[in-house]
Amino acid sequence: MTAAQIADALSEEDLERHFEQVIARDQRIEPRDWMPEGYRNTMIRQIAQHAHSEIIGMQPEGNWITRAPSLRRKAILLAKVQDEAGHGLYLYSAAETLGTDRTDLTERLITGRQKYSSIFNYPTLSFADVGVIGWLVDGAAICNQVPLCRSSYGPYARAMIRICKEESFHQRQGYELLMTMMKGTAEQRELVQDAVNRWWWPSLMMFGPPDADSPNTARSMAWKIKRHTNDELRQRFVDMTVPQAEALGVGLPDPELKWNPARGHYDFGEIDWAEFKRVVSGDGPCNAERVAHRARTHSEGAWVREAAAAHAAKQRKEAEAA
Ligand code: FAQ
Repeated sequence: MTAAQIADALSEEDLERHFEQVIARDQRIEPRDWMPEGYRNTMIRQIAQHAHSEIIGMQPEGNWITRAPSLRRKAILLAKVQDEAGHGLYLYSAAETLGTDRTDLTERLITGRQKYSSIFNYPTLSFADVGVIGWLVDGAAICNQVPLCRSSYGPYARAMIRICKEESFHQRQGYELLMTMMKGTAEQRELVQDAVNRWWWPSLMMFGPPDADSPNTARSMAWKIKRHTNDELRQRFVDMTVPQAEALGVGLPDPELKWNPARGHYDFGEIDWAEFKRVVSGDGPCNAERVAHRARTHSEGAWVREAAAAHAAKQRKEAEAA
């Protein structure tokens, strides 16, 4: 009997029981395994949103490539932005293993039917923003994504291993840039402080709504897609980042930020959830610009996709003839 024949002979309950056992044993669900539709749809949603975030996330820093202050900084920034493109590609490939199509996912992004991370809807006003994105945004991304290396869906978890390695380089280059600026002139230090003031709260929003308002967390934790809740990871990020800010010599714009010895964590102020909702629903400072840019580059790239498809068809024909 083939694997497909065995699957056909099993009832829906048998398949579901097997799926639950794989999850309970901390093993991986692979593309050809049976999975509940809810699991498939959750994975498609999360992986697609993640892929879109990487691709849209190239824009804020890409804005500074032509104006980087030295050849060294330009080479680092180019490499980083190219890495984000690569992450988007691995993730679209992982989403395709679930039966979706990248063209369709891109269409959903540019018509506003799928989300991407709120963080990329803020402007990059100075070169210090490049450093702060590396330090805070990539720092938050690592905090969120390292546990995803143990996510239950095999292709996603494996993609995440390489992505996290590259994100670590991104975080370090950001921190090193900020260290350099903080050792520079008073004006440079002011640029860093201004960028930190603008990016701190949006970075905390990256972890998603508070647990009490997160419709997907309970289900995704039960399926071991997510390994920690949004609030747990947000707290981990704050605890990790405060000492780094002290080492840099920058302040964090939260008067309520304070070590709480009883909890063994930093307490922090209330996030502006109304702003988060506004940005996620499309009304942030740069949403329209980001999506319009993505739509334009997608249509300008049509000839590349057509040429690649024609080349693949030609090769297929030649192989068949041979
Ligand atoms: N922005 O029920 P939950 C990066 C949505 S990559 C926009 O808590 P869930 C690298 C959420 O999707 C950054 N939407 O959802 C880089 C859900 O949507 P629905 C991206 C958000 O999935 C660095 C609804 O709200 N990382 O930074 C946001 O359990 C520098 C309800 O939320 C990932 O995607 C948000 N911040 O938890 C690139 C990581 N938060 O159902 C360039 C993978 C939530 O209404 C430069 N994703 N939503 O359609 C995850 O870990 C999870 O999906 C969460 C959300 C934690 C983001």
